[in-house]
Amino acid sequence: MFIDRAKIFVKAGNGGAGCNSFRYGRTRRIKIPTGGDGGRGGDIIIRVNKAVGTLLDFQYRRHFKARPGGPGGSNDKKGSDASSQIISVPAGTIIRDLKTSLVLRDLVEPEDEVVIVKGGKGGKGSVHRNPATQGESGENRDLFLELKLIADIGIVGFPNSGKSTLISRISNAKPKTASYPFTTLKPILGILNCNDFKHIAVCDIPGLIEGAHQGRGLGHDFLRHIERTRVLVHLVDMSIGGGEAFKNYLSLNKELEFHNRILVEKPQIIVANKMDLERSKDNFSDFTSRIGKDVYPHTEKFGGEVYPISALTGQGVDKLIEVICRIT
Ligand SMILES: Nc1nc2c(ncn2[C@@H]2O[C@H](COP(=O)(O)OP(=O)(O)OP(=O)(O)O)[C@@H](O)[C@H]2O)c(=O)[nH]1
Ligand SMILES: [Mg+2]
Repeated sequence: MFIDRAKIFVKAGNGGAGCNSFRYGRTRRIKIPTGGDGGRGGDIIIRVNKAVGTLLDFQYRRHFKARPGGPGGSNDKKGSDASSQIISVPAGTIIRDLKTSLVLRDLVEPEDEVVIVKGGKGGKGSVHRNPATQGESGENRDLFLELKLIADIGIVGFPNSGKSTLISRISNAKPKTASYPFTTLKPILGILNCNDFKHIAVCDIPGLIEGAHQGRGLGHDFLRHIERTRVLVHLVDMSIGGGEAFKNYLSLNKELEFHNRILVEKPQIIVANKMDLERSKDNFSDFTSRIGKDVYPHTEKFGGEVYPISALTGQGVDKLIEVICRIT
């Protein structure tokens, strides 16, 4: 299951209590304080873990409590500091304070981490010539975690336009493809290897339809996963007719804009798919002549071109890969 939002409660460990102990001096007339300090309570750290792909684990566990510090002992023995508790999240997790909605941290890079609540300091022991004190309480917080995947390229298009077929051709991802709409139910990440040194993360999301922003279809909920991409590959099914394809192109952009204007301001590589089918050829010239005059406002048609491909046979895909690798 792909889960991209979660609410959790975190509580750092309390500090250990200071110790109230004394020993008598040699004459037994004076009491010498010997109580040691308590140890620090454990912090809670949220850290990116490459092996984690979703926030699913938080469906099952929502409360996290770090261990308390150890109490001080006699003979000035300090209590042990508690170790931190690590919570693993996928790269791209945004951490907000649940009450204020303020972003506390955006964990993007592998191994990024943040101490989200600090453990309490240990109490003072009587060795400081004052009565021993209790340890401080550890901080606590309600958090809202939201995952926005980190990808360089986002593939968008109507259901059935061939997005999953394309990602499985150009990357290591192998999602299900089928001849009915809404085959893809969750975002898929794949890596496209341009060469030995350059690897590009590509994201395929469930198909979008008109009215998606009002909750039609599945796609709208997943649009946040392409907010961070640099470039969109906008796939249009050419087999359905040039006019129809153009209508879909416009309405998909409208849905992107409804979600967040930054999406339509990203450069778009417009790709005409299913060019292996005979009827697609005429449709293609119809589509390109329409789009030539009337590109969606604010969008930038990358390189001023529409790239004809067949994700199924691979025709035109090398050129598309070359363009993607060049601009990212
Ligand atoms: N002839 C032809 N068929 C294609 C091509 N690309 C995809 N298809 C077919 O179109 C259908 C839909 O392909 P998918 O890759 O599942 O489409 P999608 O855009 O991921 O669909 P959703 O996940 O439902 O949004 C499948 O039957 C594919 O085999 C192509 O270039 N040529
Ligand atoms: Mg799909």
